[in-house]
Amino acid sequence: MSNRQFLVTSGLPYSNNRLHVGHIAGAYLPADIYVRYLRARGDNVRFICGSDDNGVAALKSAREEGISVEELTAKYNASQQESFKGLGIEFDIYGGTHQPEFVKTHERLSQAFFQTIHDKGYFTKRATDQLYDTEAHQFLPDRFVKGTCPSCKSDKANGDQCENCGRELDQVNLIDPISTLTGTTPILRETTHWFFRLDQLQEQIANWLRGKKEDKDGVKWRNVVINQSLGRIEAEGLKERAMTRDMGWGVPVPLKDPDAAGKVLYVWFDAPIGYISFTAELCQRLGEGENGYKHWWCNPDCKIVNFIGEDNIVFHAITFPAMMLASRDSANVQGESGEFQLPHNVVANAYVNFKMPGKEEEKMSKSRGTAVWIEDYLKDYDPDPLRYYLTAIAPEQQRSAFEFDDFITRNNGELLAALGNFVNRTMTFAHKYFDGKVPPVGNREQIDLDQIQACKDIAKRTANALEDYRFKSAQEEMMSLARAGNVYFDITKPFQTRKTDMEACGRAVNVCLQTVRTLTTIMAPFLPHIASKCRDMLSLDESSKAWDTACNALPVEHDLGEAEYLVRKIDVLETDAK
Ligand code: B3M
Ligand code: ZN
Repeated sequence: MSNRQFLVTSGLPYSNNRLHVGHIAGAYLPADIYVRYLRARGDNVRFICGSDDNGVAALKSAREEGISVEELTAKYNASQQESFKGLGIEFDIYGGTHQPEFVKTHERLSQAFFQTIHDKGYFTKRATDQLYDTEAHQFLPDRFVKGTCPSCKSDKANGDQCENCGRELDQVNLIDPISTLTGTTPILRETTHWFFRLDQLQEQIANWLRGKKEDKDGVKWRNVVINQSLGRIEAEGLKERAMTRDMGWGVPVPLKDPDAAGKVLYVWFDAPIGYISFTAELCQRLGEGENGYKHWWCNPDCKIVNFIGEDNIVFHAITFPAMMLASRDSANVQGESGEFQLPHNVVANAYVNFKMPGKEEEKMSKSRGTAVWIEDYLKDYDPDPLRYYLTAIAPEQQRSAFEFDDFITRNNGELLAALGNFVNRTMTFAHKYFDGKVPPVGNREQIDLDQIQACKDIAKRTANALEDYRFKSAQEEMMSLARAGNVYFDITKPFQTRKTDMEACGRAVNVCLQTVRTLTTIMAPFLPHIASKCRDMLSLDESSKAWDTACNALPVEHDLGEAEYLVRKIDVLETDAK
């Protein structure tokens, strides 16, 4: 396979909170697995993320914590970086839309985007009635107001989006709106905003999305993404959306117009541009110049893949692509070289709920104290068991639930019992009876050849699943090789043949070591820390990460490294005490 070019992004977490397991399962872990796989394939990849600092979320939390919004966003940006690092989620850059090192480039690119779309006539300036808090003396954009969703009737609706049904809302349609600042009922007051004419781009967006429904150029988008984007366009059509807000925190509206004074861009306008501005900053740091980012964002040969949580679908599959289309000179959906390119895929995951023993599942939430914070997790456990578990329950098609008991069962019963034990017993045998060297191949029998063939087949199937964004199946494939290894070990019984037939014993241990060799490469995207221990045990260097080397045979007499335990057993008692 020739080298390909990918720009992979993970949804920018709001910098008003720490990260919990639900975030990781949704937008970060699968992206990291994908990127590690692509790199192993030799593809040219950049992996971009950073915090979403603008908007009401941060302002609100800063108020609640009694610190400035700059301090708040810096604090959580740092905490998020720690969590990602601890889990081995390795971005090429972790920016922040209002972090000191990024804010200038971010504002410049966001304002340029706004100005271009404005100049191309895709905004309507209009005076409208908005909710105003007479006690706080301010307008109430987005999360500053809560109410009942006019569509699904849930009381979990914010001013811009319903948390229950995911629908974008116009705040004046909220039923029983309440200011989250003062708890009072807001009044309507007139203010001027710039509305993005999504309606004018509707046909182009719909046509483009229709193409993603089919298996054309090998990409088939997940159903949930198509349903929430194309499905909604076909059912309801697109309406214009206000892209400016009355507040002082964010990217200032760049227009000279006096009506723009004191207004900022809507956070969902500038946040996706964060992907671009962080790429720009990365390219600068790498010495690729001010326009280096265009090689990634404005290059039809580069595949852009966005990993997100399902509540962000509309913004990634409709709004942001529409912004890109509006910024172009050509009407062609493919885009000319030099123009912003629409995503190759938008990979969305559902939520991970939390389940306590004997209780109903509930949504992860700070207020109800149900979240498993990554910072806390990492104090007690290794990263890979959580990576393994979250991929095993990956909410790819529907919501799933994090259950601590299940986490322990899978760690002890799968990761340890299948993978850890197989590698461990193989290594122990090689050290004890073959002097820490790869024993001779011997005269392979059918069972040996079948096991070697299984390595090849499973490596291939794992790759196919990863190419298709089926991370859960990919991990299952990989684990099936460890299981096959155990079955092979049990049938060939080196623990018996070592007393009766050393040639047979060596033959089996050789095949087991070859299986560990394959596993080492194909487990690495999922379990990078364990894989690195395996590399050491097999005395392999970094070049063994290359996917194409997965089935390269370890030569006879090759010196092995020390055997070490890969997976720690977790005691039920140990977690009960917490
Ligand atoms: N900050 C939303 C979220 O965490 C968000 C994503 C932005 S991606 C450009 O739900
Ligand atoms: Zn709703």
